[in-house]
Amino acid sequence: MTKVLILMGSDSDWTVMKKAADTLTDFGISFEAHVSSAHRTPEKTMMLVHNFTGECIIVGAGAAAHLGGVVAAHTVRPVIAVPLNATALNGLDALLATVQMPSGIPVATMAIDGAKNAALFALSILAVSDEQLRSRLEKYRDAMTKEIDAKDQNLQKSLRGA
Ligand code: RP5
Repeated sequence: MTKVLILMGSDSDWTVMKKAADTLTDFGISFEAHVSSAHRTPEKTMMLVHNFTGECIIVGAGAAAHLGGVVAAHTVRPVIAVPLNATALNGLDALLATVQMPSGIPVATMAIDGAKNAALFALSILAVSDEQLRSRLEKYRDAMTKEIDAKDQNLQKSLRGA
């Protein structure tokens, strides 16, 4: 069964949203990805959300980004949104439109262009009921810790002129 649905408002969003897809692939999590707009294809968006039987939905949209809110209005599954830098406002428009959801219909909002974190957050949600995935996420964090430690050691060496 497809676990995650990725929706984006335009094919121009894919360059960023692909990072979410790549991260899910790295963790072996099945997903579907579709271009569907809250404004330009409202019926298709609603149909994709209603037909989805997986666990959580990642949404990417730029400009007056309503996709996250519209998707969340049609499901009680968790919706994670990525405000995208697509206009002269550099993503601030999409960030505010997405993060300022009125009380009652929540949308978990990531950083502007934060597609990788959207996938990692989705993985955390899936890991609540998947012990194997939880252990893979823990290993991923351990690897990050080691990477940062190695970077610090390199810095210390270069500061000592070694
Ligand atoms: C939004 O408008 C899309 O999510 C995209 O980020 C932005 C621009 O879309 P295009 O004009 O590139 O199709 O709806």
